[in-house]
Amino acid sequence: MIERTLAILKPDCVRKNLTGEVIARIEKAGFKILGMKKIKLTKETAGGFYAVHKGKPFYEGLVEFMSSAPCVPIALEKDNAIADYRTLIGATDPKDAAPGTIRKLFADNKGENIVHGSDSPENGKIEIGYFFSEKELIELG
Ligand code: DAT
Ligand code: MG
Repeated sequence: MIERTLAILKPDCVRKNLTGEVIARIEKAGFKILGMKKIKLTKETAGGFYAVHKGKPFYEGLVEFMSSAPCVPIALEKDNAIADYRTLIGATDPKDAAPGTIRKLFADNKGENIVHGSDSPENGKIEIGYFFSEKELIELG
């Protein structure tokens, strides 16, 4: 089934000059880019995006990190996008990520792990809507 997922190239990815490298891997894996932008999240925007984790021990650090430098949200589309993108990026903690995955290759630790990915088709649509309006999502045509 054709699905959408929200990728975010996180502040560590931008700081390390790895955005092109990561986008190339996403494109080679067959994802189509519907929308892409570079923004700097405020603490409020980062906190709202990760509201599901509010109250967890890592929440404050996560919000601090996500608002510490620009990031690059990318709306992606592909058959089986949710699972295929999570396979491409690897486990949340790079220590547990499979060899060759984006997090294994580039992430320093569980908190600063280079990329975000949605966890279900429903959340993919909701998360894309957090960063993109309908008219900013452009299909190949
Ligand atoms: P994922 O990004 O793989 O979907 P998640 O939804 O469980 O992982 O958590 C969202 C982000 O929060 C994750 O990318 C990094 C951070 N995070 C999660 N668990 C953490 C922990 N135990 N320590 C530090 N940061 C954590
Ligand atoms: Mg998640």
